[in-house]
Order: sequence, then structure tokens, then C-alpha cells
Amino acid sequence: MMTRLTPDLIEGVPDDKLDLDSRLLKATGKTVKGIALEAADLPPDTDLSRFSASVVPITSGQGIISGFSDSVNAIVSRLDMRSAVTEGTDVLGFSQGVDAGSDIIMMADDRKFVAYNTRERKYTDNSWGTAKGYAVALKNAAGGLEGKQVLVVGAGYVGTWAVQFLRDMGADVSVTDIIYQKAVRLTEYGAKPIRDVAKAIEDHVLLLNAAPFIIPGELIAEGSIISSPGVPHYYDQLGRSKAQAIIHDPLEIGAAVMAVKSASYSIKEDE
Ligand code: 2YH
Repeated sequence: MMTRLTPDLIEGVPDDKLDLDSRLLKATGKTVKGIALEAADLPPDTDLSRFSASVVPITSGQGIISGFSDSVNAIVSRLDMRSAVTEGTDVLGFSQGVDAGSDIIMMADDRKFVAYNTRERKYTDNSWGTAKGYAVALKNAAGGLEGKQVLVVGAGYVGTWAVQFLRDMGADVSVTDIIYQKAVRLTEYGAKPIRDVAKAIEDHVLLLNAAPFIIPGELIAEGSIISSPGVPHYYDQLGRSKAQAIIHDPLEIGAAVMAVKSASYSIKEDE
């Protein structure tokens, strides 16, 4: 299932009213930029100011989401890259981004959100960036994942990437999905499928929730750390009181990782 963002979900992102950096620092010891640099395998002091991005509004399918391009633009600017929303939309906007000499072009339709590196002719995808960012956030919040049991809830695009990243981080990964067969498919990546979604959640304290699933507080184990990209995002009061940390934002972590990973292709080529 692909969740479409809505204007109310991303309200506050352009002005950083959600104060994600403070919340992330508390939970993980890192800022969005810190998480994104680690996710892109770049050193924490990497200077990104020489990179420029264009964000192209896309009208196809269900059309423009009010505030989406402005939010992505603000997220990229907060990484210290130069960024602007193109005046034109769609193909015209893309050509304006290329003409402006942008290193990275960010654009999303209903099915795909990409950061395209114009120099290296490579793109990074939002499912990849979201899974990587939330896996890195979980790792930092947990003080490392080597040998630890982690549950991925949801075996969609983000969950599938998350399983692979968490395994690479040395975690012992289980996966659950209301469609059990989807979880079973991820044995291919070394994840253990669990049929009973509720029991799987009760039995784990380290969770990556990549499902459009609201976890009721009674299922959440005391002291849980929940890295939670899935939308709709809601945790009840009981869940919030039991969890040690719940990491979530509507757009920023995934988009920041995409942009930094995209820049990293050029940095790696320069070396
Ligand atoms: O929200 C979405 C899709 N669900 C992409 C999901 C990728 N994992 N797309 C945003 C659409 C933005 C719109 N076309 C605009 O304002 O440019």
C-alpha cells in the first residue's frame, strides 16, 4: 500500500515547526543531517554546501500536494545545500532544473519519489531513503543493533529495504505483516516471518513500523524503541508512556537521506 501525503500531514515541515532535530537528538543523539550522512556512508563533518537541488512540482496522477515541494525544498536547505522549487511543473520544471545546473532534481508522482543526480545519472528512491534513515535512527537510539532482536512491521517497499539494512547492521530480524505471505517472502533476506502480528509486537522492544498500522498501547512492551515511518502515524497515551522513544516525521528523514545519498554519488566520484 502506498500512502499519499496530505497537506495537513506535512504542515509545519517548511518552517521546522515540528522541531525534528530536537526530538531526534533526544532519541538518537543525532540531527536529521547526522542521520542522513550516516545513512549515505559519509563522514559526519561532510560539507554539502557545494550541492544544489531543484524540486519539481509534479501534476500527474492525483496532482500537486499543497506544501509538498516547499517542504522538500526546506528539508534540502536545512542540509546546507542550495535548493529551489522550479517555476514550471513536470517536464518543463525538470528542464529548468537541468538548465539551472542543479546537481540533484527531486520530484514525486503518486508512485515514486526520486532524487536524481544529474552528474552521475543515478537516482535515489524514497522507499530506500526512508528505510535507511529509520534503520540508522533505530540503530543510534538503541546504541547499536549487533546481535539484537528487531521486528519489522510491514513487508511493503520500506519494510523490505529495512529488513536488509537491519541485517547489514548485525540485527536478528523478524518480520510480520497482516498478509503473512508477504512476510514469508522476506526470508530471502534472512528475516524470520511471524504470523501473529500482535504477539510479534508484544515480544519485541526494538521495532521498525513500516506499516499503515496503528499499534495499540497494550501491545507495546515497556521500554520499546519504535522507529516509525508508517502513516497514518498515531500512538495512544499508553503506548507513548511505555515506549522509551518513538521516532517519526511525515517526510523529512526519508527526503533528507535521499538528497544526501544522491550527493554522495558525486563525492565518491571526486575522490
Ligand atoms: O506522496 C506521494 C507518493 N505516495 C509517493 C510515495 C513514494 N514512496 N507522492 C507525492 C506526490 C507529490 C505531488 N506530485 C507534488 O506535489 O509534486
